[in-house]
Amino acid sequence: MSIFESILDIRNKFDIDIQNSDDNSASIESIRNKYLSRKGTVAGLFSQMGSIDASQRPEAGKSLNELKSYITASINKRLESFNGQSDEDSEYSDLTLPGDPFPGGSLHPITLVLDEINSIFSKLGFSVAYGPEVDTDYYNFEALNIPKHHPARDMQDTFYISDDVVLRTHTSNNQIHTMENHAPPIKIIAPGRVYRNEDVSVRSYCLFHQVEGLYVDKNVSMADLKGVLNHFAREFFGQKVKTRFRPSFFPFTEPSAEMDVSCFFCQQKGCNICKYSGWLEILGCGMVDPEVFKSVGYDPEVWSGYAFGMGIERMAMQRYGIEDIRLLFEGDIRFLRQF
Ligand code: 2NL
Repeated sequence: MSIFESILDIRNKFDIDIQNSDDNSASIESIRNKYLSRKGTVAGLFSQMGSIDASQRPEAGKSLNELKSYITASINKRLESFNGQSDEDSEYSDLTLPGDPFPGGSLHPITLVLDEINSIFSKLGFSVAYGPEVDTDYYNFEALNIPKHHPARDMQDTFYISDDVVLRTHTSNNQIHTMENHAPPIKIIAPGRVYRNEDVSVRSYCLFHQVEGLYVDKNVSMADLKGVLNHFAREFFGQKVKTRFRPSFFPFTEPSAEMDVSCFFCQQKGCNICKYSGWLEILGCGMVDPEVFKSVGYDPEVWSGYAFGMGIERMAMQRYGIEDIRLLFEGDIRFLRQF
């Protein structure tokens, strides 16, 4: 048999061996040993090189090297094909080895801020109320004293499911449902997702999160409201924070105000976050409008209340220095891992 015939012969024998081998690394390793070890079949052929005709040597060397690569590659491929699966059952598996590491997750920055707000208000006796994200025009607008032709109802601002059904534009629908189903006193916060039909940009998104608060009892005053919100601001932003209330307007509160906190980036020295005003707008609030009480059947002569609402994205962006709101909705693991 010439060396070329021997190479072909060994290649055929190897093919049969590898095809018939068991699916475990022990039997594959024994084949590797048979063909590729120092005293194996391939090494035996290499040792014949000296005795063959010099003119055939380069060609024979090339074929032998090809055989060696072929066997090595076939063995590796075969090992990969079961990749240790049945290895676990074999005598070679080591049950004392540590398992594969389990990658830990992290909480979304919106969740972190929501949890913190919930915790601050829970300690003040507020319960958490959840409600539907899809609701009727009545619960989203009408009961909140937002009349038929109010600009907030514009198709441009609201996602309509049908003439009468909307994606809620604030979480106030929760409070209306709660007031319909419970007699006062009521002390709740309503966190959740809300929707606005507006162009997506660095600052605004069609979906965002809100926490609203509602307290209804006898003799509730604007001073109670300011006390609770000042406490909230100190807990959330730090004891040194300053607050101010500016008059504002909402259809569902009268009087209405907006609360600013002193800019914690520049300590009111002026920066581009607070647009050199020294103040950051945080929330809107006010005394519940008597019209809202009438829609849920509470007597406005007997009951009084305050309400407030804040956007969570803006607070999360300020807290964590996030410059593009869209990052909060993309689910990019490289972003989320940082929290
Ligand atoms: C804001 C302002 C606000 C309310 C929400 C409210 C709810 C009921 C009755 C009265 Cl049921 N008011 N909610 C009141 C004032 C302001 O939100 O800027 N939110 C992001």
